Amino acid sequence: MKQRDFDALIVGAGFAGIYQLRNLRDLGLSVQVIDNAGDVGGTWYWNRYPGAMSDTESYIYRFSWDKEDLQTYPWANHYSKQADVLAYLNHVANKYDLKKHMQFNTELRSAEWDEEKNIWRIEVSTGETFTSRYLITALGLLSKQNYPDIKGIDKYKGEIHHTAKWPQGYDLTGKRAGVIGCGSTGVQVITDIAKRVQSLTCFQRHPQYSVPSGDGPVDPKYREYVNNNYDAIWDQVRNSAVAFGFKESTIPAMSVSPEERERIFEENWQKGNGFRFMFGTFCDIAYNAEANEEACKFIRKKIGQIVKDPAKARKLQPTDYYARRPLCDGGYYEQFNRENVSIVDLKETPITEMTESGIKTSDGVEHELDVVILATGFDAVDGNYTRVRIRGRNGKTLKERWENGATSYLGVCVPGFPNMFMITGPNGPFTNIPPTIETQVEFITAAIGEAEKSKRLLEAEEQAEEEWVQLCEEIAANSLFKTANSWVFGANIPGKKASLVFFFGGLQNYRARLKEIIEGEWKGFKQINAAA
Ligand code: NA7
Repeated sequence: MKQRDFDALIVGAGFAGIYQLRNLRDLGLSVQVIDNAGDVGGTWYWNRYPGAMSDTESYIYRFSWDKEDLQTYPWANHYSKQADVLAYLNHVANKYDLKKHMQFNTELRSAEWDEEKNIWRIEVSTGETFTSRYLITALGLLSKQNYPDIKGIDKYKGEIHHTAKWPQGYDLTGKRAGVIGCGSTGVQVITDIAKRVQSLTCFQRHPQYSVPSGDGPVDPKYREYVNNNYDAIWDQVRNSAVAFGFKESTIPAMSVSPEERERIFEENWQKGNGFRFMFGTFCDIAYNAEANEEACKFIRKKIGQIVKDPAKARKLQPTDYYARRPLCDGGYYEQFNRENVSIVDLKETPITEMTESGIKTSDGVEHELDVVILATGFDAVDGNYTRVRIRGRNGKTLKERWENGATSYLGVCVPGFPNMFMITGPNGPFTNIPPTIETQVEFITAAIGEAEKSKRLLEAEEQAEEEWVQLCEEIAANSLFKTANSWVFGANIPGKKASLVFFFGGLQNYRARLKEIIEGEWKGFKQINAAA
């Protein structure tokens, strides 16, 4: 099969791949995007499970760079459902005529750096080969599914589906369903399907703290306000920490009276949004144990008030820190007031095995199920990379380099992997994702523009990565998030070494750092002549 040569190859056609393609095409480069999926969308192509929606508000869960589109593209609700986000990404790809540079149903198999020619040699699942001077991985944070290792899973005769590989149009009406996992995804699935399944058994290992999302139809007056203020809105988002469109609090929780604390928690519970509740109420919920416990007590009390059956309420009330990615929902706890919805606490009665007809727990109960839904999450961030062979200088693979934990310079570059850039790689900011994607894409575009002009290779220095990772560690040192076994610290996968996956210094500081690099001498990058 004939080899094709490009200036840049982008892997992934979600938010990141779409914007990167547009920018590099504007630089005048020949660009090819490949994606394993059948069309654009990335995360939003795969995650078609019932109830899937973004938990960032619609007005900022989109690209910021097309103002006319921002003001005219419809969004009916405060939160966008999976189908809405997918339609939006298709709309952008079509509007900018980007699909002609995209090849779908094509999975990256390997990428090897040719040290003599200074190019990447790429093999894909179709048997084709490509060469490219730049390799950009836009693989997303969460794409490699995590499947639980349950004894007897192969014996089960019913249907079994991971939420991130949901069969299109699959109807759950009248079925006896079981959901394993009660994270962000599990909460959304359970909330959505409870009303139409015959029975719903929720297998929960750790309960999580969830607050209302505050979803609802968008009032035309609100839309008009947003349209008239988009410049200021994006300015605020880019100069905030988590980029969720609200002002982060600067007030420590224990510095106010108990009554005032209660009032602030209640006000934010009513407004809705998980990130707002964690970061907009007080500044130290994620860092200070006492402050954290105040938020926990408030949410536990709410769960107790919503869920009528005390036994169910007790199982749903977490007792550990509120220190995972904050969740919000459209009436999750309310579903447990339905008679057809039950909860199994896996810490009290773990799953012992799957049988032909369902799931057996340690109390000897066999839960008979027509369908088992795996809402068990992802091998996040580096899991997307280590399943393919990416070989840099001296024959060393990324997997080998990341044996003791995935690290990078700025969440974007890895020493030893010249002219390769990651979007949302390890050690990038912990935020609403599209504003971070835009920041990184613009940085990568500037870097490639510089490399084209100066005819040099771009490769991060070891010391620059070490210093960046050290900074990430210092910032995260007191984070209560470290105590939870969640994907945020790469601690949700059995056998995987937990590591620091994010820069918790906020988008504003991250952007300031990248700007300094772009406007300076490309600090942290080696000066290597590309013609060498
Ligand atoms: P998460 O947040 O990683 O949640 C996965 C859930 O699955 C969580 O409740 C896990 O329990 C549970 N889990 C995982 N493995 C098992 C096994 N073997 N047995 C029982 N329960 C299990 O993934 P999500 O898809 O919900 O959300 C990921 C992100 O997507 C989210 O943060 C948003 O950014 C969007 P655990 O808590 O580990 O005990």
